[in-house]
Amino acid sequence: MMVHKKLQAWIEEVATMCQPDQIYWCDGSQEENDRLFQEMVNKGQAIRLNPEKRPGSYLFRSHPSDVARVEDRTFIASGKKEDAGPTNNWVDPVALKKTMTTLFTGSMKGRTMYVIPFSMGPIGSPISKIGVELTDSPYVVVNMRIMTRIGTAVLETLGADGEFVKCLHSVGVPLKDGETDAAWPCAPIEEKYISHFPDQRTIWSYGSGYGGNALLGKKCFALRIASVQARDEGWMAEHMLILSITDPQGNKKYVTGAFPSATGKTNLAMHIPSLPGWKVETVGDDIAWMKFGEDGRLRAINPEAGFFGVAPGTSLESNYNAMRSIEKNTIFTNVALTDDGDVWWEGIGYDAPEHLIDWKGNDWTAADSNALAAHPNARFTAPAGQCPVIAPEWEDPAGVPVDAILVGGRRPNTIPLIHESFDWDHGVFMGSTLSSEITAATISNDIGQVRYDPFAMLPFIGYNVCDYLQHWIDIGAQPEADKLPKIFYVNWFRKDESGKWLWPGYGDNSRVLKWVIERVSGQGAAVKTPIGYMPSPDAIDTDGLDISAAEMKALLYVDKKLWLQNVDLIKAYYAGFGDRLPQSLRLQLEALEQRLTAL
Ligand code: OXD
Ligand code: MN
Repeated sequence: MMVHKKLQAWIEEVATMCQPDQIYWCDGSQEENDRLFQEMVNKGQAIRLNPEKRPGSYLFRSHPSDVARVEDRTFIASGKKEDAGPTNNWVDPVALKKTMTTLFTGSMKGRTMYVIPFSMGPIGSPISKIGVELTDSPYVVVNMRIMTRIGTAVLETLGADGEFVKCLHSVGVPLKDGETDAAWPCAPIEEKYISHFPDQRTIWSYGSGYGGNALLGKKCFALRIASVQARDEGWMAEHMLILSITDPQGNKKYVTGAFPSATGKTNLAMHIPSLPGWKVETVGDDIAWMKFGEDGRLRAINPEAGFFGVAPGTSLESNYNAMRSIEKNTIFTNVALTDDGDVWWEGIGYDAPEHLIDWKGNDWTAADSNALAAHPNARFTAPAGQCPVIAPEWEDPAGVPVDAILVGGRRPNTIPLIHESFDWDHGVFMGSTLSSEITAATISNDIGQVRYDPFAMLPFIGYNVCDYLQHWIDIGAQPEADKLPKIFYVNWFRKDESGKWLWPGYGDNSRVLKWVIERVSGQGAAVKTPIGYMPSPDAIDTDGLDISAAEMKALLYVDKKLWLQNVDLIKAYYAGFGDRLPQSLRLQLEALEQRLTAL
């Protein structure tokens, strides 16, 4: 194997700082994987699930303080504060490196430092990128093996001088000689740092072993650092699912979609269409990297290789294909364990057995427990290739050509079931105003207020949000604008006055997708409204659906009063972005207000 001098030098530098007992290069093999799991089982850190029920699958329980991404401990340390912008926690990079160097010094004592070369995207694709994660957590290794492509083949592609993103991670718990390890080592919250140095294409993550804090390929690289690379190199790194949709005549189209958390993104990514003859297949469930191909079309890859999905609420009814994807070779974290060595969680679709071990490792009985058996953010890590409806082309290095981009919020009123942008810039305006109403499910005093989440990227943009929106505008300034995807805003969550959902959702969302496909194919009747193009009253196929004409009207109704209030909300939200907000978005807002006033 060729020696990559920069990689070697960086590994030596990190080893000098972190002082691991040994350094281990991951080859990504099955044998290595089995060995790591066995070591974790021996140490009491993992539980092998019953091989007859869940072959090749394991359960982990995290420390109760380390259960989710920690946004207020996530930092964007760009050279200048303005480059991190109003939506990120900025820290001076020099000061942050100093603080973290103190933490990292000796942090891997008594542990192995694993070197994980990984590819985001199919190895060798012109859209893919390589990272190397140095971590002292074997849990991270086995998860990264599912979520990305790791090992020898990646090193070969990297060669002697290939570019890579430096990802350093430590759980922050050095071990003294002979000291027994914790079941889930991690540092206290105030010592956790999920730090990004975008100018240096570097990530330093300290103190957490959980999900997006520790599996650095996902949010840290594929969104925060990649969004900066994308800005500099003229492509897009987005928090989007990717779907392949085939109509009854066999025509295939591709749709990407930006949805904030708790809006059914994973369900939509794998949904089973209720419309006869239509086929939906999954290309990706969380992240899309999009780059123009030689044909002038925007082409998307899923940079990931697995699903890191929320378990609670996942059932055969809510997401059949996710349930099938996690039947084997799956890592479960913070779900409950059944007495016969299987898993259970709230919303799995059947009652809990009489006895369980809950996510904290305690006995739990259906009869006398009010506590949740699984943590609400309990996760499964499963290979994407196990999804029964994975698109055959999901690993195509050329990516798939994107026909439509959906943005979707959770709003009980105002935003109709679907509307289409007049053009690209108007679509960017829509994406910039993506929003959800705060519900009781969010710990907040602001119930009923609207929270904006531009393109569902709020916690994931690695630079100034205004520059990010300008980058979207710039991407649209193409010589062949007709080749750009069309942009649609969907809202599955509209309610009537009594608070009842108006739209059934799930497989019936395919009815809305059908209209999208018709529109991008140059068919599909639309009416021009002040907010965009909308389906004419009978353009959404409701055949076989128990929905009245009045309900459809309500779903598609544009209420002038509510929309003018919406304009005021957007003004206040944009004001928080200051002068750097792209001028074209300001103009879009003014134009919307004028069209509404004239209504
Ligand atoms: C995720 C997230 O886990 O968006 O995908 O938080
Ligand atoms: Mn996500």
